[in-house]
Amino acid sequence: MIFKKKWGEKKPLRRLKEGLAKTRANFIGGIEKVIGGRRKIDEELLEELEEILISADLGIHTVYEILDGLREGAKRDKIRGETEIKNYLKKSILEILNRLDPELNTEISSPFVILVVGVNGSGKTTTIGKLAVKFVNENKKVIIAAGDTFRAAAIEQLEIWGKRAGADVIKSKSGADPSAVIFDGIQAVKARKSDILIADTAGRLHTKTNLMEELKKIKRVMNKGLPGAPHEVMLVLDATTGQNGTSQAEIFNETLSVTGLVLTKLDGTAKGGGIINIVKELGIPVRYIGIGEDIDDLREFNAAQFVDALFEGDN
Ligand SMILES: Nc1nc2c(ncn2[C@@H]2O[C@H](COP(=O)(O)OP(=O)(O)OP(=O)(O)O)[C@@H](O)[C@H]2O)c(=O)[nH]1
Ligand SMILES: [Mg+2]
Repeated sequence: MIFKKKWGEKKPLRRLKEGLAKTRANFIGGIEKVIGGRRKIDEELLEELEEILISADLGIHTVYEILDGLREGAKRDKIRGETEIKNYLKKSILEILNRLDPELNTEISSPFVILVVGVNGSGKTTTIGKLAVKFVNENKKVIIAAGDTFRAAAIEQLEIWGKRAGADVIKSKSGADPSAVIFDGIQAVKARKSDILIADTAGRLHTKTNLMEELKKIKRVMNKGLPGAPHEVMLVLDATTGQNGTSQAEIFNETLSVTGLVLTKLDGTAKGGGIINIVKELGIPVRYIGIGEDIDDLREFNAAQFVDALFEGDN
């Protein structure tokens, strides 16, 4: 069956590089243009690099941290010329991304409960579908709670993914209280002795206080149904939104204590650099990245692979 192929199996690095082509063109293209055969690292070069890195959404603190290191290295005459500068940038970005462990360990609890949140259209439901497929392929019993009762089509969309994955979907009617649906999901996952519950929620603007309060309530209700739940609060961010991703992450984190990130649509943007800033500033690991709409286009985040794909496209 087509959906049963091993998740993320096919030439992962090549597909990742294809997916990151736009980000890479913007990022490395810009850096190469600035360095352009110059050997000396002077203030002018640093300023131009600063502009490129900021336009790639790295965020001011992150850019300063990276460029301070570059300035130091140049002073000690350790870094010179294009290749060394690029290698240094690659190394320091990798070092930032490696500060956090990306692995989502679902073995720490049985059942393991994931609450998925994010702004409208960020890719929550698609990510849930892809994740359900992944977990089912690992022989886990998965239930999905259709907690987006706001948009009528959302329940249908989840049911399609549920069928593909071989995961049950717990739903109510459109307009129902999302906490109640998700509570039913918790009861189902306990009663059926399933391994994982993934709860979808309606997209919401992080600036809408009442909608953010609703998420708090959902979280409380989950914990009532199963103490310790949710074990993962997963924030799905659309990479194409650039800098706004940082403020979304900040507010969702303040409200719910986000434990992991998914960065979607990295295939469609030149703004993949935002990931580096969020990891550094908020200390929340990126668990998965989305590089397309297909079933195997959700990848476990691997910092070394990500940085390789960002810096080297042609091999
Ligand atoms: N290119 C690309 N498209 C994606 C990716 N992830 C999701 N999408 C698309 O983005 C659109 C929105 O995805 P959904 O999963 O419905 O987003 P959502 O967050 O559930 O949306 P709401 O429930 O309305 O808030 C769909 O057309 C998806 O196919 C990705 O990694 N790459
Ligand atoms: Mg949705």
